[in-house]
Amino acid sequence: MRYSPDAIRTIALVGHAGCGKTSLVEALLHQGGAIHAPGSVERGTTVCDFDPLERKYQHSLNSAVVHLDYRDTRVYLLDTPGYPDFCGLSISALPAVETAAVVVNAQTGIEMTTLRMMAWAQERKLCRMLIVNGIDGEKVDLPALLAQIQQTFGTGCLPINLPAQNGRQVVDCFFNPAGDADFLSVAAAHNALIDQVIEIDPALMELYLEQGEAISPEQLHEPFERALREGHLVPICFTSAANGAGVAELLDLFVRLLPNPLEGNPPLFYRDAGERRQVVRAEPVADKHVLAHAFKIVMDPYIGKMAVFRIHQGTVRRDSQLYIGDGRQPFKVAHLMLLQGKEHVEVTQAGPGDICATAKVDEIGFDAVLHDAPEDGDIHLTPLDFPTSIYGLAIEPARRGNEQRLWEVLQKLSAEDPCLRIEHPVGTNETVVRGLGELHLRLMLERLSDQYKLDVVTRPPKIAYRETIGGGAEGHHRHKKQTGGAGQFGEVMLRVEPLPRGAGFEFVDAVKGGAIPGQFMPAVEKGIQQVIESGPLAGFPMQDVRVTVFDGKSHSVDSKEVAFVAAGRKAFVDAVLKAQPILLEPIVGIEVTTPEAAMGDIIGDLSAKRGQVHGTRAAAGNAVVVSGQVPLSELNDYQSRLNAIAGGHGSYSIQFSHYDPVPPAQQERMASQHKKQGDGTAP
Ligand SMILES: Nc1nc2c(ncn2[C@@H]2O[C@H](COP(=O)(O)OP(=O)(O)OP(=O)(O)O)[C@@H](O)[C@H]2O)c(=O)[nH]1
Ligand SMILES: [Mg+2]
Repeated sequence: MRYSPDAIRTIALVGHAGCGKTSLVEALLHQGGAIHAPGSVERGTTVCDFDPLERKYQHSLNSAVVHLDYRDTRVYLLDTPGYPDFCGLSISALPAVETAAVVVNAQTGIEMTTLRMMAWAQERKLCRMLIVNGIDGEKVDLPALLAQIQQTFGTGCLPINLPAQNGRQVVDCFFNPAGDADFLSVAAAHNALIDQVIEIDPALMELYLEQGEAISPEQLHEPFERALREGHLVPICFTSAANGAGVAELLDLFVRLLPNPLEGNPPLFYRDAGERRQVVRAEPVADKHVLAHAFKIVMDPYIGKMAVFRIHQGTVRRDSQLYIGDGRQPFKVAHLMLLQGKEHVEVTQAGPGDICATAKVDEIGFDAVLHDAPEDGDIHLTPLDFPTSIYGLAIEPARRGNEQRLWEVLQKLSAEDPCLRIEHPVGTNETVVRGLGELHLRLMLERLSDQYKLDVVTRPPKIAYRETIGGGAEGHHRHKKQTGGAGQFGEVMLRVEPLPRGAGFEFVDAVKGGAIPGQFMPAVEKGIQQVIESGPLAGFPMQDVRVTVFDGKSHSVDSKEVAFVAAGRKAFVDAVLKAQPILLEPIVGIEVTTPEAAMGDIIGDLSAKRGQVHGTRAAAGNAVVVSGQVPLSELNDYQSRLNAIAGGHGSYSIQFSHYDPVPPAQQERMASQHKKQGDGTAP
């Protein structure tokens, strides 16, 4: 059956690990009649956690797409992982949906992923709702949690239903507010909700004042949707995936109140970049050009590379010809599939709002825009902002000869996870895999050995230091060689200035009167670029420097490209060494979760490692979260240190923050070591 866009809902379930997203999806699938009985995370029988590693760890490690049909409406649900290490797969689900349903564990309350997902969904202008799950729990304090939610996310967060019968049921506070709740008055919750909704529409407000209580929920559909869209209202509902409380009501709410693909704030597409950038609004209309976005890549061992995409405009049919981004060669949609966890069924067509997959198209990468008109080639979505993958491991095969295979497998793994990056840092012979945390990389290694049968050896990678300058200076070099007949001649004068941190590298050509002929400027820049890639101080890439080439000399016969490459490189090194060169190191934000008893030692240890502690907060189960900043170079083997201090009960996560200068003594040591190794590019 094909659904028109107004009969489709797309919802991503996001939230902290263990809050019950996968269990809730299972309960919703059962409620919607898509499965006969709900499976369980513990038994490894859920639709969404189908990967062997997910079953082993009882946590989602990947996003999963399912669908159900309920009351003539197609509901697509995206289950996402809650561990911060796998948030690349949660963030990437956001452009595929109208609504982010942020699930909160009734027992543990607001956690790190709750905060992050609320912020990320708001940034992408998604409609948001909160689901407090686990209301069957013995020791839950729901009134306190509700207060905590409103304090953290604002008073626009209002219950749309409330737990009743000791968490065995919920009572509706919107459509039919009758009955008693476990806490709060249903009538008061109803009024608060209505007040919040009509606040958005002055005309309705007037009507309400005239009509009073008699205003019907149907009259409120449009303002309700607008209040969601403008972030004015974040409805809260209560569920238990364990005893089924609130699940039917949740599904009802999805269908009756959440935006369809014609509503909400659709993601903006752009044509061109920079100053010429124009907004392209996808219209969820079936007979327009196709615009679809691949938000997920799966490397299926049986059917190969599969791209999961959301259609934002037009109709994709089996055998349609589609283009990938600005690629000129169309591909044929040989398989068009509807997903249910790992299962897929072939469909003949899909329209705006649908989420489907196609297989066997190697060229489709994560974030690709699929379309059917070559002139749409330069259309793209606002790029997603992922946390920087700062945690690295240098990796090589245990057996020689497996290098190529390891490289291919790593490419596959990083194609699936936008936060798993493979690098070959300049100046090192290493392959480095970078991820968001220790767990992220540990599971990558497990996948290599279990799924791909590859044994590898790992070690900490070299730290990604950077070089920059602290002041301005001028540099000069005349490259002159006379060997037999033909000579080489090129002379360059330039100026360097520091740029603000994070600004990168700027090249300015300010040569007047052809002192350096135009055709040699690319050679000068190439020479400078060589130094940018491997700086003169310790061989690390340079950043935050502006180079202005303002004069030089050439020779009508002897001036050649090689001469200007050499002159550019050496003039730049000359300037940098006079401009207070600085070695920078990555500083990361760190959050250490530890039993309260070990807090003092954790703080002491961080301070001894040149770290700064910014604060502490209480977490579930007598734990404390210590947050601060510390140089990444001090965190080698941190997990084992933490295990020793916190008796095996500590965990931590890090996130790239910024670059800071290394202490002078260390800079001196590293610079002299670099000189000794003979890598110095000094003239
Ligand atoms: N008592 C109770 N337990 C629940 C409920 N929902 C989930 N659980 C249990 O909580 C644990 C975690 O549930 P999951 O569904 O895997 O949680 P998740 O949010 O998918 O976790 P991640 O995949 O790690 O992000 C499992 O053992 C569930 O059986 C609930 O409503 N009540
Ligand atoms: Mg899960």
